[in-house]
Amino acid sequence: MALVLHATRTNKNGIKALIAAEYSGVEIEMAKNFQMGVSNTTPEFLKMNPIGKVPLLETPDGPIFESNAIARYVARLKADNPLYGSSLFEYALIEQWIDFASTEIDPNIAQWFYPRHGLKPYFAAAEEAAVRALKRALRALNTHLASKTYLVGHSVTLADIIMACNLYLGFLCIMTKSFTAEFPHVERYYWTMVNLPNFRKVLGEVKQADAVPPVPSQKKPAEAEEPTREPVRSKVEEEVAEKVEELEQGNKLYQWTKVDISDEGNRESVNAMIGEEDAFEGEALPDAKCFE
Ligand SMILES: N[C@@H](CCC(=O)N[C@@H](CS)C(=O)NCC(=O)O)C(=O)O
Repeated sequence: MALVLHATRTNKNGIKALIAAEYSGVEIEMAKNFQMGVSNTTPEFLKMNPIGKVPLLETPDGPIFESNAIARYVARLKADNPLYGSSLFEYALIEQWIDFASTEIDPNIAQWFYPRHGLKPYFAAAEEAAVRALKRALRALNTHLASKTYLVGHSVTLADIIMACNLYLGFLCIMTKSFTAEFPHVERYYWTMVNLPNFRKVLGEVKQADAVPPVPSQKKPAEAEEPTREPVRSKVEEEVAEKVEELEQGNKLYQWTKVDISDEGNRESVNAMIGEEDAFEGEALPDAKCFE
């Protein structure tokens, strides 16, 4: 069975596997008639990836999800693949940069990009934090690349593929020239990577965003949803709530059961219980005269 990738051909995460496959001589077919938001919600798809996200790779041994795991699998199909470096130390550095790309670059670009494109709610403070964190990461990457063509060693590794794919969404959709100019080594690195023949086969000609999309129009205050508030409690209610919580934590609350104390038998048992301090422990307490 061939390897089948479920995603659109340009999916920013799916392209990691496709480029790794070009470097590794591995053949990957795209799932036929894949439609984002439709194909990945079918019961058959959810059986393969319960979160319903793409990419997903079908292999002869079963499905794999998570794009980095898929790219690693594809690279490992080729024995002694240079994509994995040439020593244990290089391998560790490759993993280091894969993690850096996945945790410092990708989520911050996403947090900037998705709200600007109306795909998530926009919050100015969240955007500011994401851009600040992204700049910090790009500054570190820029320093690393000042004297290097590749992230690790002297040829393309899986770290370059994953880093370039993560930068791809940023360069394409939101990181304009005036933003990236502050990181000249990152720029030079990115354009070198995406113009390598194996990258170009998958990505085609790559362009840079020429403007940051404007802030999407916000709901007017009248339409904005009321924030849900905790009910305001009086001081007494507050104390009672605290007491109840304390009792619940100590397992000291009982189930109260109403009984008719005009009945002789009930009255006797209530009186007997009230007479003994510990008699209530774990018992259903009849409605007693202490509440009358
Ligand atoms: N960590 C996952 C992220 C996968 C992901 O977020 N995929 C997006 C498309 S790029 C998706 O399927 N979104 C659909 C959804 O959230 O329902 C990976 O690297 O594979």
